Amino acid sequence: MAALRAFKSAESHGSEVPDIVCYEKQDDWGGQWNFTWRTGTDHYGEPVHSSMYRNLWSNGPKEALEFAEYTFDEHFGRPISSYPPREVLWDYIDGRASQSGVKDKVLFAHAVRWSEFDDETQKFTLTVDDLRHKKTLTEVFDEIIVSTGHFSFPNVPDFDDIETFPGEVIHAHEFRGAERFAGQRLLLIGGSYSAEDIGIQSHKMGARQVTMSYRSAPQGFAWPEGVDEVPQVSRFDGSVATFVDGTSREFDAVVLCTGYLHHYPFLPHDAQIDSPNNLYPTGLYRGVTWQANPRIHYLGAQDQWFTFNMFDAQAWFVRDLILGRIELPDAAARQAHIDAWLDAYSQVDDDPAAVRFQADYIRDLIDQTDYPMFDLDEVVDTFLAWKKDKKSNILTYRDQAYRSVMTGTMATVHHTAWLAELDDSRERYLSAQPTADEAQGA
Ligand code: NA7
Repeated sequence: MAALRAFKSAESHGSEVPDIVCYEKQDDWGGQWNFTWRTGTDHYGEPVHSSMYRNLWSNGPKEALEFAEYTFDEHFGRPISSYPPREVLWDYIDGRASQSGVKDKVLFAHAVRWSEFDDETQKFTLTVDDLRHKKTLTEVFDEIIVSTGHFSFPNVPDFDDIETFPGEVIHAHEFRGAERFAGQRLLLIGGSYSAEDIGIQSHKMGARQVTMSYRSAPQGFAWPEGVDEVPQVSRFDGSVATFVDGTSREFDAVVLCTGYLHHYPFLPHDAQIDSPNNLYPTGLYRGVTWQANPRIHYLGAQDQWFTFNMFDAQAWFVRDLILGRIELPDAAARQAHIDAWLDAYSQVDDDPAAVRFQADYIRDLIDQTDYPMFDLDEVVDTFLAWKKDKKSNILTYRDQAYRSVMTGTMATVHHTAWLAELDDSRERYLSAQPTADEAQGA
């Protein structure tokens, strides 16, 4: 959606843009935000893309992800709170892309099967399945922008004797809601965002006990009663899990919150990112253009503090490379640039440094295009305040409000505290908002 918007923006400023086709496997756009109740395979027999769950609310302030050229104020026409639920965020990204009139560039229910690059013609031949009409097409392209994300193919490690566990074992990718864990003892394996959020969701929905097992380091939040952290699982014996510190506990269900794989089955391996989930995956010039074949570009391949506005910065940069407005350096210069950024990344040793690193990365991209520059340092401050809020109370951080860096608008305090809000619908969210005092019961 960012790429389509970027080209549209150039076109509306009088530039000639190339023919663009966007293949989308799902029936609608929105990617991760296009929620489905399905897990495993979808109605076409394709692997389900989205890892979204019913009760997901943004886990970072919306002020940190706001588009610089399509603000929340513009979309909603009034201030809203800082942590909207998924339907509201989907509405925002859908509103922007719809406003650009780019939907006719998208072929929905089209799955790209394979992509072959011809060194002589310097062109790609794509094999694509039209899932609705059951037809296989081939089309030729000059450039490819890979926009499939990297939080879709679950990382599913093995644990000794886990097959003896009698209850349900799923990956976070298949988690759709925590109501089913009410009254249960739940084990979450992993020590990052999925474990944290599925953990507090399950607590909210009445899980009897939530245990999070970390491999490297505990998350260290002040967890409410009934939620805690233990070290790595060493083995299972039926419903009992034993941890590396020798302690053990009995569970009713297990959710693997063990992250995702970079996996692009429509590309040959020499064109696929092969990296852990980090802020500077190797092989990408300026974090977007495939070093070994600069006609391939990836958007959003990084782990993310910044999200939507980073995808924009990347899309505008890739657009300008393709339009020839930005010159592509030769392979040696590109490699030197990649190495310099990897070197800088190797110095990053804590979260504040990581946020600043990503802000610097985005600034470097925006400096080269006509995407509106915004105060990235202020967004860094917003992220740091968010982290502080989470530390002080993991159950109430979503009730805080931030000021938009783009418009200066102060977010409202939502009419219902996150912990008490069981209806995540857009309708309920946008329904008459009492004043902050009323919402807080004053
Ligand atoms: P992340 O953030 O990539 O984290 C994956 C977590 O899974 C991380 O804590 C890993 O531990 C843990 N992990 C991975 N393999 C194992 C094994 N074998 N055993 C135990 N633990 C393991 O993924 P999330 O799904 O939490 O979040 C996805 C993105 O959503 C996130 O990056 C944000 O951008 C939003 P580690 O810390 O590496 O030891």
